[in-house]
Amino acid sequence: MTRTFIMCKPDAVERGLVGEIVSRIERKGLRIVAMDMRVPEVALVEAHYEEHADKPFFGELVTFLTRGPVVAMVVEGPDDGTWHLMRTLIGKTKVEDAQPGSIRGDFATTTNENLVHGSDGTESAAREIGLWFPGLA
Ligand code: 3AN
Repeated sequence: MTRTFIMCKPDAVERGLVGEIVSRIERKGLRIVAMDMRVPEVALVEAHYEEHADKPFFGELVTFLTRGPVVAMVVEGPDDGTWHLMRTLIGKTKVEDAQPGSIRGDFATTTNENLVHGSDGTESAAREIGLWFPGLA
């Protein structure tokens, strides 16, 4: 069993797509083991996206993530690659490449507001769960 960190971004909350996203995770057979809706602090989002700190879109990304509530989740699956299963459900980062059937492929029209975040590996999953849910073992 492994866990990954998932977040419905502010655009997903604004558009009323949280239920759709949660439903897809559950129908896939993955288990949501923690869930919290909140407006994140700037410092948390900066830490979360630290790998993008020098990218031209970083400022815009932090402003976007802190403009309203997000739904942070920890998702668990039976095998090693829960983060990978979730990345497939979410779809590619570049919106033009996100396949129909994926969350981004079905619902997103831009790369900067693409509805969902999912950790991109075992290490980033552990790091992000620690950042967002410090009380979780
Ligand atoms: P993913 O969200 O698929 O893990 P990352 O980690 O490469 O993708 O990017 C993090 C977030 O930064 C994306 N979800 C998106 O909101 C934003 N982003 C990534 N690339 C761009 C870009 N070229 N222009 C604007 N925003 C971007």
